[in-house]
Amino acid sequence: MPEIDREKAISFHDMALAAGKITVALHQHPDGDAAGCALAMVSYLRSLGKEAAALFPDRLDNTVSFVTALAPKESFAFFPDSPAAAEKRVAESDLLLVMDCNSCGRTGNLAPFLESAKAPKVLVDHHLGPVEEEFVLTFSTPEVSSASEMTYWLLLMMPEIQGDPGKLPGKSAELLMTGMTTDTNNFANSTFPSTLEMASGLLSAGVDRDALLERLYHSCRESRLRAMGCMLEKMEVFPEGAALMIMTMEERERFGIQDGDTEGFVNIPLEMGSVRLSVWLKEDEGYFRVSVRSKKGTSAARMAALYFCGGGHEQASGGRLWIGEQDDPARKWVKSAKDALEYAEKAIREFLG
Ligand SMILES: [Mn+2]
Repeated sequence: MPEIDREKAISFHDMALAAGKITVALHQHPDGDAAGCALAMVSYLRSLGKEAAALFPDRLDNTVSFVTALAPKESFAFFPDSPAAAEKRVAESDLLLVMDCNSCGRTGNLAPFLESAKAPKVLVDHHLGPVEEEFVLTFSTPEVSSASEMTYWLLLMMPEIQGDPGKLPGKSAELLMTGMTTDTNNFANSTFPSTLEMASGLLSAGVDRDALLERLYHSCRESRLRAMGCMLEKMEVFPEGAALMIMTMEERERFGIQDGDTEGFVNIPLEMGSVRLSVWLKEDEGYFRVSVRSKKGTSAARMAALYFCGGGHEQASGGRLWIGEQDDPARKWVKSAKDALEYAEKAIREFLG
């Protein structure tokens, strides 16, 4: 297991016991890991009799929205449903947890509420560069697969759980397995000895992994595969060892793409022996969302930081290209999809050249 300071774990337990209302905040565009670890943590906190809830900064996409069926309705809320209620909830909380991101700033819509909140904040994460000064306690190391794994090991240290995964309350075992499975892309990356130990513990606790895999990987819509075919047809492959794909708004509409439909596209080019870096651009309202993946020895994190104002993990990072006229030098601006593509091509050649 990752090294978690016993005294810190006990402090966390004490703080949870002393609090009445507890809110768990997550990174924007929450994925399976964010949703899984947050709902599992909330399940534990509610088992202590706390009024705990996960607050999602945005909606969950189709691929992971099923996790909300694993948690009681009153244990989560979505910012878009009521920004005012979200703000009130954060302000009224006695304890705030920030999970699966390295700072309050990464929680998007929730960031201003968290920054002005008076309650102490605790971080549970696995990204590089935790902003420790924002938190009274941080449980974070990049040496685990996922925030769900960090949560698993932390919960196992709680006096009520006593190291026994069978004592994880509610559906938290399923939720943690979901988060770990999606963040490792089903054990394809960031898999540590502790990750397999966790999987073993959760299987012993009775998690139905076959059902989970069915739900995660064999439930997609036709539009995903149609769009994948088109993206792979158009993919640019660079002799320097990179691949680049772009999906414009026009293509999103043509294929009827919903959130989640293009999940994992960025990983496909790495199947080629010659490719060690994959860049995926997806147009959104006012910006391109950028995903970067790399094989060991090439840093996706550095590429994302250098060219796309982003960051994340060594082999899996993300960032943005803003669409419009330059009005903020801290952001990288492009005028059109063609411009974005040319910028990315140049960045790839420069980075690997
Ligand atoms: Mn994660």
